[in-house]
Amino acid sequence: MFGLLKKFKDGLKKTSAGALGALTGLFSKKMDPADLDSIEETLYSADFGFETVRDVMEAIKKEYARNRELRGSDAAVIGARVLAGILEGSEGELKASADGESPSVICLVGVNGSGKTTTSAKLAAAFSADGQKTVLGACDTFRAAANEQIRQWAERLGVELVSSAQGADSAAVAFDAYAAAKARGAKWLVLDTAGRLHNKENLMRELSKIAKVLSKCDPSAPHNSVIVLDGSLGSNSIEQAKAFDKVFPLTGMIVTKLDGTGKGGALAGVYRSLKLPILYVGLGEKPEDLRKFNSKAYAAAVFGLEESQI
Ligand SMILES: Nc1nc2c(ncn2[C@@H]2O[C@H](COP(=O)(O)OP(=O)(O)OP(=O)(O)O)[C@@H](O)[C@H]2O)c(=O)[nH]1
Ligand SMILES: [Mg+2]
Repeated sequence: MFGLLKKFKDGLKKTSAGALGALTGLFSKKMDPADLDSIEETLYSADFGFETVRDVMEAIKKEYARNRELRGSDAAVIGARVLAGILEGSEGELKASADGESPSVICLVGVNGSGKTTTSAKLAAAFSADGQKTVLGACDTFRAAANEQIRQWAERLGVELVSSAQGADSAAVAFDAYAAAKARGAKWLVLDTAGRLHNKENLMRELSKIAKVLSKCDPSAPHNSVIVLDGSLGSNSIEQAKAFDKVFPLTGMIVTKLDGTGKGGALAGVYRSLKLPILYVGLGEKPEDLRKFNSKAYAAAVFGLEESQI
């Protein structure tokens, strides 16, 4: 558990550096009014968004008005608690198929380069490590190098892959992959899809077709329609997620690249506006760099604290 938290904290170093980490000098001293502005500014620059910054600042200012002896570390605790409160209940779980026996389908969607293929591999790695049989479906038939990328992952992880030629119908791959997963008695079917811009209607329609084909295989499929968001893109993610949700109703999100960004605050805004459960976060490029989201650990890490301190 400690290891997990440490990884989470390390992964979020840039966000916390962008947030209060940049103000570490503040931690050990009494606050002065200018510090309030610095905290506000750094929260904005980490892309926490207006509402969240407002809520955090209101709480800190209220306490500061009452207690001029307030220390930076106390302000951090207040901020982390407010953030944890905003994100309370945001952790989501993957859903299983209705009968619990047929494969449970996870379909990963998102804009180009958000981390879908890597996340498919990470999920397959985690399930396999738990002894849960998994089949990967290469529904990105659009990009030339896509098949090779996921094939390499499948080989490395020893996971069965169903794929087709470039240019093939992605819904047909989804259908074949489901059939294979069912025949093998797999618990999970993870479908990687092509990156697409959320405002390209024809590409978005392809997702509806995948969902339709899957629902013919199992009326409760896809059980998990998950948007993979690049955590470094900040608040742009909100519009993206909304557009995907309209065409392909989402059940959750995975936020990647939180290890390499100072913009790790955007997930709070996405959660606030869509109330989409946050299933996992990506904290690196390796298969093991996928973590279940823990709102309290995240809130603490952002403010440079341990979970037990808030
Ligand atoms: N640092 C870091 N890099 C990541 C993470 N997840 C993915 N990446 C990297 O981001 C890049 C894009 O990842 P892909 O998995 O290929 O993204 P994709 O969404 O499948 O891309 P398209 O199929 O082109 O839309 C790769 O270089 C990955 O290694 C993460 O959590 N942290
Ligand atoms: Mg991909």
